[in-house]
Amino acid sequence: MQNRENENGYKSGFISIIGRPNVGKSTFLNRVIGQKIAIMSDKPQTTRNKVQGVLSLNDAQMIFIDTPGIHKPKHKLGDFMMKVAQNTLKEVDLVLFMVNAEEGFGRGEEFILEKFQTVNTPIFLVINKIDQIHPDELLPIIDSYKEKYDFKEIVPISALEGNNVERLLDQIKAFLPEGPQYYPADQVTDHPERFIITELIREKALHLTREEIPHSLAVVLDKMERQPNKDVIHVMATVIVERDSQKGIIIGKQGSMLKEIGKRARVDIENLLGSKVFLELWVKVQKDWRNKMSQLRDYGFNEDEY
Ligand SMILES: Nc1nc2c(ncn2[C@@H]2O[C@H](COP(=O)(O)OP(=O)(O)OP(=O)(O)O)[C@@H](O)[C@H]2O)c(=O)[nH]1
Ligand SMILES: [Mg+2]
Repeated sequence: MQNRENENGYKSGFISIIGRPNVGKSTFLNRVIGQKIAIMSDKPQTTRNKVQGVLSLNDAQMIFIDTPGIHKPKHKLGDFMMKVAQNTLKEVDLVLFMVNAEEGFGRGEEFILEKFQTVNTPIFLVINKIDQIHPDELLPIIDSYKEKYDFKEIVPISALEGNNVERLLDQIKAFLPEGPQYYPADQVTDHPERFIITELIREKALHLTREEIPHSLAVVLDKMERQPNKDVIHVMATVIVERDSQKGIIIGKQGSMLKEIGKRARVDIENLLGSKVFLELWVKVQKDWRNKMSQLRDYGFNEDEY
């Protein structure tokens, strides 16, 4: 006997978003979910953990898994990030392979396609950032990818502006198997607020700094507490960097940089928590933390969870 969901034709499944750094995976996830659950920046390797976003419709539930951009790892954190991205390949019902319409097929894409050869999971090619190209340029891009791999669908979109995103969702739904509702309809992510808060702080620091600083950053939440008799949540967090010189940059002249990071992060955290927030930030140097397993664990990169 079929269960009730199947009789109703309810569809569900897990969909992982895979691609090189900076192609717009997290931007796509946030647009689909309609809420910022994954941080975004113009720096490559922004996403470090997998971030799950749940889209619940009347007749379907799609669980999207945003993954770290696939690149050649240079340190233990990079190894971890690659493992996260690759492990999701086997576990899902569908893979969205996202590429940047502005860039041609390159070694990065080839490297990822090779990984696809080892799994049987169906793959959609999603060509993102079409707002950046002339429509005439699109067909040659599609053709060049067609010959590389037997994609189930090829869908051009703009995650930033929303073009064609609804159509892609329809195609995903059509493709998903009948299945149960995995998450309550009002749950949008599997990540706790604490994680999203540290990510929002890291995002602001990413936006305001340049070059080697972004990769050296981690953020740890020290305290989150509603203040007695006040409608304010006190959040205390520490920004970790790898060198004293980076600490100086993050703090800025008379604390101006840290203040700006805090000001911007507070706005997003208030949106997330739906409450006024008092945000207190500290900065700490931890030499070479990206290569130390024990420190990676302290900062939330726990291999057992992936
Ligand atoms: N013009 C344009 N820019 C986009 C689009 N989608 C994303 N971007 C920009 O591309 C940059 C990277 O976006 P992210 O969503 O952080 O990219 P990502 O693939 O998650 O990157 P990693 O987490 O580093 O792997 C940001 O500056 C986005 O604003 C798009 O459709 N059009
Ligand atoms: Mg990302």
